[in-house]
Amino acid sequence: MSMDTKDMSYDLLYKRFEERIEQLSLLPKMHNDNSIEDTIAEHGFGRRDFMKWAGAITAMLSLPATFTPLVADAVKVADRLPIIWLHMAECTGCSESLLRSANPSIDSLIFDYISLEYHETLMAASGWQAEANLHGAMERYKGRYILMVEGGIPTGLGGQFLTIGAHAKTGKNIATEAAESAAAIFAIGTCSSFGGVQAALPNPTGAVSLSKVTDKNVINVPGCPPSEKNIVGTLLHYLLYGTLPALDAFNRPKWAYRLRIHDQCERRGHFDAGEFVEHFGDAGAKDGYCLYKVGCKGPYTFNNCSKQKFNQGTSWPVQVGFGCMGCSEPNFWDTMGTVNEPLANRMYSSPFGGVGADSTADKIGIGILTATAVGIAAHAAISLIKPPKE
Ligand code: FSX
Ligand code: SF4
Ligand code: F3S
Repeated sequence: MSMDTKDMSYDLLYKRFEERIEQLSLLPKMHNDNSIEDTIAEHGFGRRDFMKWAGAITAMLSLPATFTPLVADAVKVADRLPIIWLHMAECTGCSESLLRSANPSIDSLIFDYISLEYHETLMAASGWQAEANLHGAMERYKGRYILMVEGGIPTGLGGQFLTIGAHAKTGKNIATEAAESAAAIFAIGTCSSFGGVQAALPNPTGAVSLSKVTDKNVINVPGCPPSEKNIVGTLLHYLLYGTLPALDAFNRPKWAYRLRIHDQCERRGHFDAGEFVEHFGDAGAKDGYCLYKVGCKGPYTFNNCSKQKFNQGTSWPVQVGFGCMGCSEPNFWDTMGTVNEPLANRMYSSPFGGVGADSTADKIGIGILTATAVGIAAHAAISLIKPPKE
């Protein structure tokens, strides 16, 4: 079932959230004796910081500011839900996006506070003990745990990749089994959502998305990596609603992925004015012109990077002057290359009638890309783009 705030009035929604938080608060705390206030205080954050952060998450989830105290309360009961986080074929960038920081953000401290029952990068256990922990958690919290999976699932060679432990379980076995008894399943990152880098042509390990190896509903939180905000927001959305969020055609939560990078980009004015960086390091680059001609794939990519940013809100790909690689789109390694060239340099059937957005941008200096035909149609076009020459 999917639910959107439009389905009910805010009053009803508020009551529903209160009831949900009340129910969760009746569940026993799992391990953590510290309150969330204590946890963040140990890192120098006060109540004012916490409420400011809760306010930002409330806005990100498209809820009115009056819901901020409820979002804060939802965080307080976040330690009632057990979480199992699996690593499949990937680079651990998703975990790093959230956790690796000299000065932890409130987002990363939430992950200290919640009950992570199993996470290969973070746990002290190894070998037999690690395997026992995973199975213990899956048994104990059957039907109640949240499963977060990072990485694509290799299916080649009879699925023998990622075989670990004394029982010689394959990655595919482990992911499928863990999905079976989960209350909610989040594919964290593009690899888990769509196969990602290891699924790029010629995909030697036969890597696929998590949703290809389970019949259960999978919410995709793509990005290579996704921002810490989109990971934490997905968790808090589930805590508040207790149901799946409204999803787009690729099972991505609409609250995060409904708009294109291009439509929320700080350089968009330059695109519309026909002011482009022609080469990295040129005068246009110094003036912060649009990066379309040096390969920005923002017009074809759905994500909220310009708003939520990375590294504790420091920056994002367009801000640093490189452009968007399309990392939250399916098969972007194959369909969005060559990285530093516009897609329009290649022949493809497109909503622009095959002209190519690039030549249009040059001639009239205005964004035909804003045509309503783009939107979801851009996805269809991208699937027709020829893969790069090997
Ligand atoms: Fe890496 Fe996560 Fe990319 Fe994949 O990220 S940042 S390769 S999405 O699965 O670790
Ligand atoms: Fe921003 Fe890229 Fe769009 Fe230019 S093409 S406006 S840099 S998203
Ligand atoms: Fe990825 Fe593009 Fe955002 S490359 S991080 S979707 S700006």
